[in-house]
Amino acid sequence: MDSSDSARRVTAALATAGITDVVLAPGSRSAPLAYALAEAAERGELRIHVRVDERVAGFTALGLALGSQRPAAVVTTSGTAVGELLPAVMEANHAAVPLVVLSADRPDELRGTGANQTTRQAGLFGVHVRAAVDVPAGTDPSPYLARALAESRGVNGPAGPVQVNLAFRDPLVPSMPSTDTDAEVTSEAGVHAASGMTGGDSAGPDRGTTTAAPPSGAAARTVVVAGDGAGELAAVFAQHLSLPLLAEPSSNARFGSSVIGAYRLLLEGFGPRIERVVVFGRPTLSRPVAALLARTDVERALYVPEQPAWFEEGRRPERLIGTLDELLAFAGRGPDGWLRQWREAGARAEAALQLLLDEEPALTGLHVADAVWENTADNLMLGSSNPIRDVDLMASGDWHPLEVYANRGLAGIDGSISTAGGIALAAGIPTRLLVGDLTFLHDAGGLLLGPGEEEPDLQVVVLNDAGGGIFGLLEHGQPATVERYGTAVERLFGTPHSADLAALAAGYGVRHRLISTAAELDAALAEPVTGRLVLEVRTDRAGLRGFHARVKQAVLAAVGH
Ligand SMILES: Cc1ncc(C[n+]2csc(CCOP(=O)(O)OP(=O)(O)O)c2C)c(N)n1
Repeated sequence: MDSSDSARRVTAALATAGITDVVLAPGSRSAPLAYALAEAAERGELRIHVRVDERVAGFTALGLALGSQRPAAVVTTSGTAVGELLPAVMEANHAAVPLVVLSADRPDELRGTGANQTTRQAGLFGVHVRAAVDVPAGTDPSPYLARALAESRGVNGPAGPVQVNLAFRDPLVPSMPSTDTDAEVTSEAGVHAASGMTGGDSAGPDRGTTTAAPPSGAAARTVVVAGDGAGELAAVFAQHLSLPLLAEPSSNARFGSSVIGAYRLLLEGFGPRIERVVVFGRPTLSRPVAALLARTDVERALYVPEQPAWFEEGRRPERLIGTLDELLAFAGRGPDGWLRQWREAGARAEAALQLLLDEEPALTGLHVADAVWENTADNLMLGSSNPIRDVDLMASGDWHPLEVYANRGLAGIDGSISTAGGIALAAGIPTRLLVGDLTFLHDAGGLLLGPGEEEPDLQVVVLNDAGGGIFGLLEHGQPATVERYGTAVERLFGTPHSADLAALAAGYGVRHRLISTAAELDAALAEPVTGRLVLEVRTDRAGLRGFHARVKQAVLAAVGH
């Protein structure tokens, strides 16, 4: 049974149980449920209510259950999105309200591997639910739902909340003739290459003495991948061995003579030539990197000087190496011309990108990412979704902010303003945050500051495309999907809004400025970050998919791949 069939059985079970209201918060892993709900709503079986913030969605469902005297359901994607439901679930527990949580999850083979937005979320609500069931991917969810819904109604005691955790395997979109498969960005899911991510070597005390082939030490066409938290060691390492460095922005390793600009668009062409990969930190941003790490024909090593928190023992395919000596031997020095070829391709890609951006009439996320990176000398925090991926594409290796932060543990769009505020307060260092509008709105409450509270020096740059732009770049933006599901795609994934960010900021007593041109943006970014200021840049969401396709084409043409 594929994910769409499974999701349709979920909505059928809801209908049988007399549930007429479902609150949905947007996400990609929960897409099968979103499409099934859209179908059910079209048949008139239920009403969907869309809320961007899962905490809001949870309480809305609680209220629907209270007001209707019937169970109500709430749907979320994976990761912190599920955790955001906890307060509503707690209330439902103590007030005996039948609240049905439908949380989407990765399939078992991706759990514990460090796959993006993946955590142990089955049973997350502990003592606060009457039942928690974990439905494996590909399994008929009906019996699980029947049990959970009965518990929710109180067959064995008081009514109350239940969690039905549903694992969905790709594809997440109902099957239909595909006309457009070239979207190269990753989903919210980030790294979710479906193969080769399980098994692997032990992360236990004997790591580094694994069963992988002994290092040859000979020159090899090795690349260094620096994921989140890699640190500057990755840059020094790559430079020392003359190896190309593919560094995500929050690696804090994106500097030096080994950095390769726009690397994710080069991997397709260079991929077949790569023999080895050395990974520092945790890469989460792009499918091309995930695909590289899933390749069994490439020797892969992960540098783990200490026990990492982002994957479970034995769940990574790479060889785990704990000492630098061994890592140096594994990597080998880059053969003649290897780094140069990458650097030249990177430079051509960057030039092509700049040319395209110069000719683009309106500001895009890539313009903003470029300007933000170039103009930030102090701390920079990058929100999940497109902003961090835009910076990953644009950031030059010739400049680096003081420290780059991103919540990549679970890549939630929640809490970003608050996190950045905390970072700014920690050492009194001015901090700039780049986020999408939904990420901003999710944590608008983070703007509230009581009298006498220390104010952080925090500038929030909001890329306001009036909804979730990333979904249009994924399979949900494919013309065939849009054609079949019509306005439901925009409503359930795009989640449009017309929130007035200027008024919102004013309400919290925070300064706001609307930016319309590149010159205005540069000027605003050049000013010192003091107190709190929201810089709003409005961008177009409808044309984003086409724009990214043009970007990819331009880069591939420039590098001759
Ligand atoms: C707490 C949480 N809820 C939901 C998601 C799923 N999600 C990932 S990106 C995204 C949309 C973000 O929109 P926005 O901040 O406007 O950025 P854009 O996609 O436009 O770049 C959503 C809902 C998530 N990662 N975290």
